[in-house]
Amino acid sequence: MTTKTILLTGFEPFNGAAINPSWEAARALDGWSGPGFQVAARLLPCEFGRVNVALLEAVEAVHPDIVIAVGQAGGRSEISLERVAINVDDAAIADNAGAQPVDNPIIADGPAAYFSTLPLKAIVRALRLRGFPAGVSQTAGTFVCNHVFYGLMHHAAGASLKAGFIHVPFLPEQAAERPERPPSMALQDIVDGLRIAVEVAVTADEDVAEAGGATH
Ligand code: PCA
Repeated sequence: MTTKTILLTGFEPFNGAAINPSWEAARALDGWSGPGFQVAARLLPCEFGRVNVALLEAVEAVHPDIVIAVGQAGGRSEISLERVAINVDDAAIADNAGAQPVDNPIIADGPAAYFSTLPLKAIVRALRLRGFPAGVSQTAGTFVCNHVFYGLMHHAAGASLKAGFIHVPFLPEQAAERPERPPSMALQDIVDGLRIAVEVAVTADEDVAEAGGATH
């Protein structure tokens, strides 16, 4: 059996936060291996200007068969399997370098969008069966996560690379300090959820046909 390498990326904290659950979860899985696979985790900067360079450096260093980029989506209640990366930056807040691009294409002559090539529905189904709130998301936003997701899929389109993006909720301690007390998920659950996503991405040859759309 050949061993597949999975690159898992997480983001540094942003918008003044002290922690980012995406990196806390990804780094907990650095070096994790199972039947036919091994995982390497890398930290990405939350900067439009540097993140895709850092991502491609990690891809060159790790030589992955599958890349799963992970980011924090504060306010969401479930593990979100992102379906589509769009070719636009439109930042509602500044990134960690102070950049706040508005309506810029990510790649000037690139297509409007790329679809994830992860088996989204199979991952969602496996997560729900194991008791984790999960769903397909139709937008990864227009901030740094969408930017790296688009850069990743642009690269993956020319390489034989399965790739996609997963957004994860706040940690409970992040929710506790916000006045609106948004939804959250324990770090251990995020870690275990990502384990399931990795296992399904490694083993599923094709996705399952199951509704995962939205009416709005
Ligand atoms: N979440 C942000 C960027 C980094 C992160 O973890 C986003 O969703 O764009």
